[in-house]
Amino acid sequence: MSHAAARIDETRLWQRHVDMAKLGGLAKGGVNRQALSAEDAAARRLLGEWAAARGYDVFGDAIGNLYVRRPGTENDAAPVVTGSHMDSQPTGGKYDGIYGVLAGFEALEALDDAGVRTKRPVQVVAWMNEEGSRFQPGAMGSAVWAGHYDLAAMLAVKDRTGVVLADALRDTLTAAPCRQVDGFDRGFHAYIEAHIEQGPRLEAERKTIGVVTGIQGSQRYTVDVTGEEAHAGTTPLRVRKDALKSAVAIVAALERHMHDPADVVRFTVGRFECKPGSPNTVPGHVHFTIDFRHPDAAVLARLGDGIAKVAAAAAGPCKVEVARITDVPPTVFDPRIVDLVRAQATALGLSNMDMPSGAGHDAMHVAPFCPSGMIFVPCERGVSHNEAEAATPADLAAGARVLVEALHALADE
Ligand code: HGY
Ligand code: MN
Ligand code: MN
Repeated sequence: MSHAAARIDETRLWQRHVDMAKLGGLAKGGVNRQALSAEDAAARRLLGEWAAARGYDVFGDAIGNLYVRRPGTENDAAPVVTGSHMDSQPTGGKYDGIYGVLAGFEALEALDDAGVRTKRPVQVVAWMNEEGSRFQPGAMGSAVWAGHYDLAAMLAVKDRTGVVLADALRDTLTAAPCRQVDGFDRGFHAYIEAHIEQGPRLEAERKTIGVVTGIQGSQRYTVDVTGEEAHAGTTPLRVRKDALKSAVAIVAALERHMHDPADVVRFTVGRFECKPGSPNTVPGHVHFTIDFRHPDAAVLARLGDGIAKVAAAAAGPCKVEVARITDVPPTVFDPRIVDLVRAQATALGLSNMDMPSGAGHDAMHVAPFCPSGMIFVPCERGVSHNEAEAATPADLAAGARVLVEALHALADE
């Protein structure tokens, strides 16, 4: 163990999670800290205070990504970067995303406490709106940074109450001001993101560290079914254009389309809104979302290309509009980074295993620009996107030790 890993402070890292979990804390122990909310602004302010106390440089970009930078002796060299996201699901857990930001920050502090001067700057990024539960699509901050989504188009996105993202971002930066930089600096030397696994494998196989080899591909859609509002008591079935009845038939047809006996396809309808929502009016409009994933790009394309046809065939008398919102290909991490993570975990005497990620992460947008990888730590029963999400102080610190060792090695290249 180098002196940096020895300076990872389990208690300090745990307490920072406790402090962050108060921001948007929920009764059942989870958090609701959605992107650009007052709770998100409070988290940005808190991270900024911790960073200022260490003399780190804090700055933000035009889509609200937040950066904390520890200088290197060659401060103009491309930085080694780590991080994740601070926004959460509406009924999210205390570790999803925030662990990657806090493990990265803990790594900076451990480098300080060990008196390590790295050649390259080491930078922590908190990507804006990874979850996409308030403003769609998700992984927005990293996708705009990567040039996948147009900045102006994302700034114009509205949440379900009609709030425009640009206004929410302005309010957030008013509440949590920091130096703003122009453009998006994609000149990273390398990127490693630490995250809870959000699945059951590490716990089941009694491993402490997941050496992540890649991320499965994903596609997201919105579906709008339009029928005709009518009186529930007087309108005969034969003349109805019942949007709910059609939407239910469409979802059932999509379930058949996505059926996979090998249980590899991940198909989810997470949002389903029926209007006008009055008990005695035949629904005239249903809006629902589709999220589906697969590690094989060809399967993803085949199933995704079939969605509109399946929906149209099941729509009955209603109109259906299918829109593809995101299409993220499978990510394969750089073997050099994967090997480095595995070697550092092994050198630290931590049990580890190679594994793919079922969940999406900002690393999928960074990987095309620089050698990238991820480090997983276990979460209890693999539960995530749920207030019951749980992890242990020891596992969180173990992941941070692997992270600081890998960052230190890369920052001296
Ligand atoms: O949806 C995802 O995979 C990520 O956890 N937001
Ligand atoms: Mn996450
Ligand atoms: Mn998540």
